[in-house]
Amino acid sequence: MAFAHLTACGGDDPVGGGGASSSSTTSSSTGEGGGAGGDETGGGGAGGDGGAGGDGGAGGEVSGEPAGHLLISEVVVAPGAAEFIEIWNPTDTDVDLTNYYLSDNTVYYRIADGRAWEPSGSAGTDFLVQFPAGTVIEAGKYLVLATHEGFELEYNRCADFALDASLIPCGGDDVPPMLAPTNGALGAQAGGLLTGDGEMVVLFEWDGTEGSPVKDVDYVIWGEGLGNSEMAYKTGQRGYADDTSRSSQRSAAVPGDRKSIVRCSDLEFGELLTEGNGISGHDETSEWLDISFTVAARPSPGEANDCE
Ligand SMILES: [Ca+2]
Ligand SMILES: [Ca+2]
Ligand SMILES: [Ca+2]
Repeated sequence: MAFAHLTACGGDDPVGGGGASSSSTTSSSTGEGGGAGGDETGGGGAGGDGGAGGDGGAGGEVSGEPAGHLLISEVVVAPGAAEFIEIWNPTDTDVDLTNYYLSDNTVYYRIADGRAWEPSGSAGTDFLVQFPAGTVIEAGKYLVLATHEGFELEYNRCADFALDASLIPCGGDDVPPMLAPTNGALGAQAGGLLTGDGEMVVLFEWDGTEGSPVKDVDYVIWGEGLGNSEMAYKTGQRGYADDTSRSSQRSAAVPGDRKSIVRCSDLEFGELLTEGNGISGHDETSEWLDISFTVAARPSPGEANDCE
């Protein structure tokens, strides 16, 4: 089979062929391993990304590519005092967050159209915030964003930023709040921002120019039966490629009280790598978050995740 494939690609540049024919994906469900040789023929162009996953014959594993960009690496959603979002820089380069934003509502992209912040759902429970200019996340390091003053007692440390408008004292000072940009807002319900049974969080970049599309950096949903306001979906919006349909998006589990959902590597399992709305062309809404995330019994804000 491998020989046949090689022959088929023959003199052509296999990379070029693959890219042109379809959006490539790192996901290949392993089950297809040996038996179904026939589908290789029909797939034709699909073989173009051959080997890209580096998963070669690693039977039984779903493959993923290293992100190459910042990741939402850990989330605690209950109880309210314990809520936090952790962002990780898995690359070997420091990243300036001046044009980076974080939101938990489907309308986040409207900031680029100059439209007022009008999230659906309960007032104050959603946010669209920007990192203070000059914030840097160093290579290999983490940033933690909390929503409630109880964070210090829960974790015996301070968060880096506050997501809620209420003050979060910690260590004798106040945790600096994120910025509320024009057409965005801080949360207004401390400890009630990350819905326990399911919601979304998106980290995105925007250059601040009205009409210039936002670029998704990473996106996480957890829980089942999510409402439209709880999932990103920009398909049909001017300036955007199609996102993965809401019904096809794959969410992480609900972690439960004082547990977290965590990434155990920088691999974005199943994520489409081209023709998406991502900062590097990925379709961030396509990631198999049920594979990329697992539940950790011991949250680790600001530190490597507990992936025992
Ligand atoms: Ca929310
Ligand atoms: Ca992703
Ligand atoms: Ca962590």
